Amino acid sequence: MEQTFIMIKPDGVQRGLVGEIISRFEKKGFYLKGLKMMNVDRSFAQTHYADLSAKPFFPGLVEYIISGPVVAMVWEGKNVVVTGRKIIGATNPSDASPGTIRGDYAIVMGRNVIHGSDSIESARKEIALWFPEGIAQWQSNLHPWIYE
Ligand code: RTP
Repeated sequence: MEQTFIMIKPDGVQRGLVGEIISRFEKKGFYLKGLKMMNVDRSFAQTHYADLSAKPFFPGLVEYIISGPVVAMVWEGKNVVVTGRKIIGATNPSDASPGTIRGDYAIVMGRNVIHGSDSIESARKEIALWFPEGIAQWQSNLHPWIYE
């Protein structure tokens, strides 16, 4: 089944939003397959955001991501990449609808609380980068109550 990489950024951790964010994905019916809190160093942050290295905001983005611990997660479920991005909301919190994580908990782009993979291919790469040790293999007993 499809998987995505979700990261609660340092502001989300410092503001005590970890439980709320996990709860939103869990209540939707997605399965939590990987979870760890970690500090990332500069080169790791630069690797994660390598596609944005030419952007003027890249140095500030790297400083933001290394400014405190993050929570790295793998979530699984049908269409979890696209649906996960909908749960997260638009990159700029000013454009994010109420009811989305960024719409409810963020104001500016440079403190937008959470990251989610933008495609199945990015998810595959990001899960390999963040969870080189692999993730737990298990099947939820709730499966028949979530999927027909
Ligand atoms: P993310 O990767 O964090 O899920 O965000 P995204 O796909 O919605 O947006 P992306 O374009 O990949 O940008 C990554 C992160 O960089 C910061 N950003 N700042 N100041 C700016 O113009 C600007 N643009 C992007 C945001 O933290 C964004 O989430």
